[in-house]
Amino acid sequence: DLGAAKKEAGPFVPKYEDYEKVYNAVAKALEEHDEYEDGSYGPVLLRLAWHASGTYDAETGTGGSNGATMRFAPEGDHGANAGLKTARDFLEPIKAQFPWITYSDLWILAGVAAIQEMQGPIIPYRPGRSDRDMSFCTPDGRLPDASKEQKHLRAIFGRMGFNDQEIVALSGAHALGRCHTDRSGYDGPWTFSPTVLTNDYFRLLLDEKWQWRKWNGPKQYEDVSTKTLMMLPTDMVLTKDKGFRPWVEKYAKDNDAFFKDFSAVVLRLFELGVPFTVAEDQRWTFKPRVSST
Ligand code: ZEM
Repeated sequence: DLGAAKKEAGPFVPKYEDYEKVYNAVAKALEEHDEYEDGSYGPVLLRLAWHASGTYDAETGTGGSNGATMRFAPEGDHGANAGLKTARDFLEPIKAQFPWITYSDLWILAGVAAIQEMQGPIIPYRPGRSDRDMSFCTPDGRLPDASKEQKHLRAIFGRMGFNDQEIVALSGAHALGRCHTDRSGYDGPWTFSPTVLTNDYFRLLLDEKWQWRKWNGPKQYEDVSTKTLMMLPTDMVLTKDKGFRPWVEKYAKDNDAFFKDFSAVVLRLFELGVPFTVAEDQRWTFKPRVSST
C-alpha cells in the first residue's frame, strides 16, 4: 500500500543532495540567461542576498536574511531595494521547482551560487531560514547611503557587527555589476570585468586617477583615462580613511587574501540573525558549475 508507505516516511526533510539540486539549478539558470546585461544575473542576485542580510541590527536582533521580508511592499519599495525585483523574479521558477525551500534560504543560496559561479571563493552555507510575514519588515534606512562618508559606513556596518577590515573586504563585491540610473541614480560599472570576481576593485581604486564626473546625476567619480568606470563617494572614502586604507592596499596586492577574507565576511553577513539548528561545523559547500581556471 503506497499510501501507507508514504505516511510512514513522514514529512519531507530536505538533505544536502536536495540543496545541491537547488544550487545547481541556480547555476544552470545563470549560465542559460546570458541575455541579461553584461551577460549575467550574478551581480543582481548577490545584491539581493546582501540587501536581505544587511538590514540586521545586532542590538534588537531584528532584520537579516531570516524572513525574506523584502517580498512585501514596505521593504520591497525602499529606495535601496530598487531593481531587486529583477533578482526575485529570476528565482521564482526555481522556487516553483523546489517548493520546499524557503525564500529566505533560496535568496542566500542564490547569493552563494552567484559568487562562486562568477569565479569567486567558496562560501560555506547552512539552511535554517524561515519566511516571515510583513510585520517583520525592517524600517527604511538600514542599508548604506552611497553619498555619505566613513562615519556613516561605520555606523551602518557597526550596527551589523562589522569592523573596518570587514567593511573593506565586503566592499570588494563592487568588482561585480554596475549602477543603474533608473535604480540608484548612479551610473556605470566599477571594473572592466563586472561578471568575474577579482580584486580589481581595490587595484583600480589605487591605480587609476579619479575625478568627479560632470553630469546631472548624483555625485560620483569617473576614471580619468577611460571615463567608463565609476566609484561611489563611499568607495573613494576607503582610500582616504586611515582605518580603511591599509586593507585596500592589502587586498589590491593580494587576491588570495581578499578571497579568504571576503569568503569569511560574506558567510557572517549571510547568517546574521538566523536561528540555526545546524551547527557551525556542519556547514556545506557546493561545487561550482564553472571552473575558475
Ligand atoms: Zn553595493 N551598491 N553598496 N554592495 N552592490 C550597488 C550595486 C551593487 C553600496 C551601494 O550604495 C550600491 C555592498 C556595499 C555597498 C553589490 C554588492 C554589495 C549600487 C548600484 C549602489 C548605489 C545599484 C543600482 O543602481 O543598480 C554601498 C553604499 C555600500 C556600502 C559599502 C556590499 C557589502 C555588497 C555585497 C557583499 C553588487 C553585487 C552590486 C551590483 C548590482 C547590479 O545589479 O549589477
